[in-house]
Amino acid sequence: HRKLSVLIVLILFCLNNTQAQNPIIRNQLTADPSVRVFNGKIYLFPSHDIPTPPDKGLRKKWFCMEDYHVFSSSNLTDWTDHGIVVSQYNVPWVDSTSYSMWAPDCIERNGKYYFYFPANTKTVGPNGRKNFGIGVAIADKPGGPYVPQAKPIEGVHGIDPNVFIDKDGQAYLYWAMGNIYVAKLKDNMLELASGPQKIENLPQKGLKEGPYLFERKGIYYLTYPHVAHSIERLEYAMGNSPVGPFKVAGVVMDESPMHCWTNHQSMIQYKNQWYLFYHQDALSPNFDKNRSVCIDSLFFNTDGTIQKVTPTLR
Ligand code: FUB
Repeated sequence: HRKLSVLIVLILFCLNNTQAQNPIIRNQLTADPSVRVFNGKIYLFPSHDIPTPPDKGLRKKWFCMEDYHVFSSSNLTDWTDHGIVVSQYNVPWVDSTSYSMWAPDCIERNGKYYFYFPANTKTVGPNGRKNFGIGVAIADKPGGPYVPQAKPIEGVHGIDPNVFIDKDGQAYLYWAMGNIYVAKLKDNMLELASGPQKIENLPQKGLKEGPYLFERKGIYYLTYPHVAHSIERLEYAMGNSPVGPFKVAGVVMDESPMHCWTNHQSMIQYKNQWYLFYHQDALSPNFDKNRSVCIDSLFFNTDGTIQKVTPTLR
């Protein structure tokens, strides 16, 4: 009887102590994590990398994404896949042969969920190339279904949308096009309320993309991947307003030890702990455009600076 009870206690212990493991989603590729807490649950809005179909005339060895899934979790370990919420085949303005549905974001306002995503437009821009526009899809629940708007946001050309709503209710849209830009959003969350403004005082040299802005204890943190040397590392700047001025403050995560060229981040506080979401190419070490989302804990120093995170790769 004693042996049996010890065994039962051990089994119960194991069941209660499932460990989070990186990468966190293992049945498909995920990248560019944007994470939000909605109604006490964590929602993950990633890009969805797929291997390039051989017969579509697509650039080989490049990013290939045709849709978005949304995932949710209450414990950072077990993730529910809410399925495809937006795809290149159901957005009127998106070139459905472009496989260009790059890093998205989502935010809640007045009970509606606004999902922002970049993709190639059907029309050719003044530079003779198909431009990236940024569109919005709206849902009543964070897991969808999402209804895409007929047109992309006017006045925005770029990738990696990120939305922040300040304490006074003003919403801001950030995006990237070599540098990082910001504009105010109207209350409808669908139109710009001010002209795009380039964020100043960030490193002059090297690609900057993937903006993610958050506020903690009155400090506004603008985080972004930056090619300081040869591949991206996660950096941040601190400021006293959503539009700056910002001062470069340091590195959140060094270049990938797996040599994944990109990285992309979001930070949230959940149950009194801060977390960094990022991606590596752990499920595809031979092709770094097939990525997977990972999580690590994030810690702040007393002066508000961020402690550098070493990726936990398993
Ligand atoms: O996923 C495609 C692009 O790679 C993203 O838009 C960038 O942030 C980089 O992660």
